Amino acid sequence: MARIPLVAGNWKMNFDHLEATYFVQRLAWTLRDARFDFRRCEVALMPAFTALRSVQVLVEADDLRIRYGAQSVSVTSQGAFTGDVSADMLSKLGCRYVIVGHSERRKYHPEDDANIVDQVRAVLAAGMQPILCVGESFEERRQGIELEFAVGQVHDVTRDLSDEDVARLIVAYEPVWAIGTGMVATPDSAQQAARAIREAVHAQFGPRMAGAMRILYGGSVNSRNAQQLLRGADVDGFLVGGASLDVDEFAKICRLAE
Ligand code: G2H
Repeated sequence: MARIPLVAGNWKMNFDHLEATYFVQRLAWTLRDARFDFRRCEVALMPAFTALRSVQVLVEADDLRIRYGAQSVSVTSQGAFTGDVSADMLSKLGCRYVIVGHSERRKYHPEDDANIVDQVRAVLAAGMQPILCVGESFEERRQGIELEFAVGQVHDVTRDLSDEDVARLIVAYEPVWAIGTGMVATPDSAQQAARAIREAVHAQFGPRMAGAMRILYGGSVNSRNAQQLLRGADVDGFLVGGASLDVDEFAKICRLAE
């Protein structure tokens, strides 16, 4: 089954709203000059909350085909939750995607498995698509249990989801030891993990769901390693951190996935 690749830039806590606007304009120009075909590869950016409205205004005013989303979401819909942002608020800003369960959120915030499941549900209920991040630490890899670990993290989320929900879920396999370290997974190991996740989805939801699910790789992706990583038949694009902060570099990665 043909899956359209997705290249999503996770800006983390970088770029204020002015820098974000400037970046989006330059990326749009760069891709237009390269005659980039958005039907062959989806491109998305995940700015900080404070930049989302500016990105929305620009994307709508210039009718850009670049998509955008948020880096996390509250599990509650409204009320006395100081500092939280709800899924409805993000959906009203035109967000298509929300990253859920990034290892930096799991590490620096109290986001445990139950909270991550609730975030996924909140994103789906608001009509957006979760990009669920999973992946082993160095210790799990050392023990040789990396595939079981990543598959288990996906299963924790999918076990109570309907077919309809799973059809909108995107998984990003991001081994923790590769995040921001410059140590990228080998193409074989990224493919093996993506394959294991797809097989588990196949076992639970059948061939149609498994064939349609997009599974991204994340962790020190750049324009020099992207092409090799994409050779994996089950790798459908990237969640890009550091390399998404440079327009030319990010555009190159998009073009390799096109
Ligand atoms: C992993 C990735 C983006 P980087 O966090 O999600 O970041 O590409 O900097 O390793």
